[in-house]
Amino acid sequence: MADETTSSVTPPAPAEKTSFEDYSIDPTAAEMLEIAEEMHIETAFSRSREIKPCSTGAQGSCCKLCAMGPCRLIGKHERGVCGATRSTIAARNFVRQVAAGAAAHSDHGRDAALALKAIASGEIEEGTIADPVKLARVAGYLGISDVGKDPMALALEVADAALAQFGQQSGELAFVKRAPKRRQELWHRLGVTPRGIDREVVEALHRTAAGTDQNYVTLLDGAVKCALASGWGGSMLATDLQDVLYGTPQPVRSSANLGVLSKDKVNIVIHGHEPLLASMILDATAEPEMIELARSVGATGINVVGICCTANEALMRKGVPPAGNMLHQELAVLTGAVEAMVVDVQCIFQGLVEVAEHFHTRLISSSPKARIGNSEQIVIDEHRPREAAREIVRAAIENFPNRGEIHIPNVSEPLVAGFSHEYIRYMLGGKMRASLNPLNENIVNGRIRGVAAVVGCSTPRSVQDYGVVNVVRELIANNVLVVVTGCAAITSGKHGLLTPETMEFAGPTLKEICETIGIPPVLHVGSCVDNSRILTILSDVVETGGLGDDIDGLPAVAISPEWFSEKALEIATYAMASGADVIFGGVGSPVAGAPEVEEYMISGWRERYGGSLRFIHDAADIAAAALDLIDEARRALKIDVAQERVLFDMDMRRELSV
Ligand code: XCC
Ligand code: SF4
Repeated sequence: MADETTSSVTPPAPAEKTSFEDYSIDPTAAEMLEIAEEMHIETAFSRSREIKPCSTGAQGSCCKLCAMGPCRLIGKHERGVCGATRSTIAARNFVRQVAAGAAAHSDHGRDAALALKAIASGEIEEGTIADPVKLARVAGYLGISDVGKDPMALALEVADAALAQFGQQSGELAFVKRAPKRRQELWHRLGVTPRGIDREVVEALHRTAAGTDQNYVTLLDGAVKCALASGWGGSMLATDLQDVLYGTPQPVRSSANLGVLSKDKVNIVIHGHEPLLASMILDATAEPEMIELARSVGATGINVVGICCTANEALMRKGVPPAGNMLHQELAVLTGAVEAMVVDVQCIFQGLVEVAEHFHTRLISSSPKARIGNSEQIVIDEHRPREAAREIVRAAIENFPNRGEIHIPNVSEPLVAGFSHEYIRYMLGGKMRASLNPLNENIVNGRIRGVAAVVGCSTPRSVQDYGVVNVVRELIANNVLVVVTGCAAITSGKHGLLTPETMEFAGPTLKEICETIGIPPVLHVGSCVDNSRILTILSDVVETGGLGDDIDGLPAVAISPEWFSEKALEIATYAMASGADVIFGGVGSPVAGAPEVEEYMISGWRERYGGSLRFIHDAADIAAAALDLIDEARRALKIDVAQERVLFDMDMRRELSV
């Protein structure tokens, strides 16, 4: 396997991108980039051509932990001034990235708990609990009895117990118990069971401080413990509490891409991660007074669309259409049709400020934690969210008459989203006997070869959407059921992969199952914190039986073909430590400067945790490696049936790439 890792393979050199079409397989990107160039507006795409990635940093070989450095370990330099080796430096950098990712996802979970508390204590007017059944279940996970309690009282108890998970100093996080028994035992044995969410993030930062932990194996165990605190802690809390607050997703129809912007309505783009923003804005836009105001300025109504994970959260609960994935944020503003771009936290480009200045678009920061450059700031938090949301919607409406020329690409694809873990059980077994049995049976009999989670971002360092679309296509053609989250989910939607009709491109046995159940072969499972839903599904698959007694035995892989974020590395780490083989692509390994660390993540982690993390550049190689890993697991489970490998079909590929 080691020879398949590709630290030696570099991303396509920026210089190779000669036309706009080279940046993305989504035609709306080229269309908007042409406008950007005509208007002399920079975007992440154009800047990625100008700025060459720092090769030392890209490989994790630059240490700037202290003022004796920064030490760049290139050429003949094998150690920093303090004597730290390449392996120590690469591992420390990786741990810090994981800690930042875990902090982001977990702080998001904390905000969900604070919102629940504000609603339960009556601080948010007209606040309701959307899913009391899920509230009772989550209470159970936290060791709270729901018997005889009214939902608001129970919600308050749940919110407090959830908040206590962050500051807990000893013991273990409550949700760890939701992992298979074998997995829990392994974590205990290795000393990586997370105790408290904040504690593990702090410890990861402490152990990477200059002069502290200097052994890459223990450093990486620190990354594992911190990542698990997010996967089975902060992120899982975010998902569960958001379901309680805003509803547990069920399949919903919508459509994706820039064509969802309206030429005659007030367009509000919500972008970032926390659904509180989406929920409050949607409520405000539904008020008769706002609709009246919109009419009075000459618009036919108000149109709310999403970018990034805010889009996923609002899509799967309210059918709000995603305008695009992360790389579409600047492109949306370039249409000239966006009255307000409202952002909260994570994955927001500061470049938006400059793009927005060329148009009438009001860029509004809504989180107290993140102001984007000199953007306006109207805070939507758990204290006065409704008022703030009304203020934002009013600002957007009043901005409508300031619109200049608009250019909205006439491109969008229909999609179905919202396959929560609960719904997947229900769709497989019906209301009376909801279960994953049919899934397990079909994996055992080989109709479903395996399951792949295709997750994560998009990056201008590779070709937008190319990795995700081609990996997904190749996997379903080979009878692998695919679940998608995050920007990869939006990418799949933009390219028409989230419709039942996509089963035409699935392998014959997977197609048969999709026809029987009436589902697409690519299931939209949610946002990036919802990767925790995949942990729940995998644990449930193990529990259901017939496929071994731990996640590491399942014919399942996790793939991020176009990752960019520290959060993605954190997800990779908890998925690996939960037993999954993980493949990242698009750009090279962030620890490539230390071959020993890179190799350890493949085989050392495999031995220790049963999972692995490898970096493979090209989409076709990623898919081939994923199929090999799935087949390897099938062989070990002795459920192996010889499978024909379907090769890439260029015509089909072109057809689906729109
Ligand atoms: Fe951000 Fe969640 Fe990545 Fe998209 S997928 S670019 S992290 S929005 Ni999470
Ligand atoms: Fe250099 Fe060591 Fe300081 Fe890092 S900690 S900057 S390797 S001297």
